Amino acid sequence: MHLNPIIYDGLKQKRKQFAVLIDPDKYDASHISVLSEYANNGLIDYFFIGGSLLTEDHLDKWIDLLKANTRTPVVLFPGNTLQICPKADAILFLSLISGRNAEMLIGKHVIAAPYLKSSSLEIIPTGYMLIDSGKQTAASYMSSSQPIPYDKHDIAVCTAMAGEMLGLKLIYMDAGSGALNPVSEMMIKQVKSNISIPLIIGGGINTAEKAQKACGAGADIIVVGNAIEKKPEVIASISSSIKSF
Ligand code: 1GP
Repeated sequence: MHLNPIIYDGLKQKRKQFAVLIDPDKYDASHISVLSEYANNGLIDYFFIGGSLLTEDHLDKWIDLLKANTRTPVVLFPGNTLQICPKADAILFLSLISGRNAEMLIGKHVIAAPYLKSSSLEIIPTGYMLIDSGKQTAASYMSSSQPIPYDKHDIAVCTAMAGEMLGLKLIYMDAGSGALNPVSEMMIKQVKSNISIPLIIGGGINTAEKAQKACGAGADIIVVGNAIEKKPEVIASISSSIKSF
């Protein structure tokens, strides 16, 4: 377990940052190489890697390839304990604070703890909040938890505040991969003004305009997965809209 918070110090920076989410099942080696080039050109700040359900055994391979091709940090975004890979730089140690499934709040963490302790991964305690986006998402189904309703800003604010009070170091509000509607600007604004830890926003952000709106509302780190799987070229415009802040 890595004791120096190198990745977390980076995530805490004042400037807005861009994380590309890699679902290992959806990529092949050539696509990973394309992403590495964008990263080496300074357009990507982090790779998040993981998924709600992985059916192929690519996680290790893609981490090896990313580490061989680029120095951009690789951060695990695990859907379950099978997705702990010690070759990454860090792990978002996600507690699903929007739900009431004890396994996702603390149970899986107990199982993972000894493996993480003996790894060199940097552990980043993260309050993970699913926000309703108009359709059920894989994350909500697989975690047996209900998302926070789209327009219940007060619930989101109180949940994020409680997460910070419990000592979590990041809040990640996620509308879910391929969400019809990203998290609303109003919800981002209200949560951001009530916490002092960095706020990550993801789910359904597929254009530079949507990334810009989320940044304008207070997101510190924007995560994009789906749109980039379909069209890696969007990295350029989304990255410049985030970095223009
Ligand atoms: C999902 O926040 C991520 O967990 C990214 O969502 O795939 O819709 O970009 P998208």
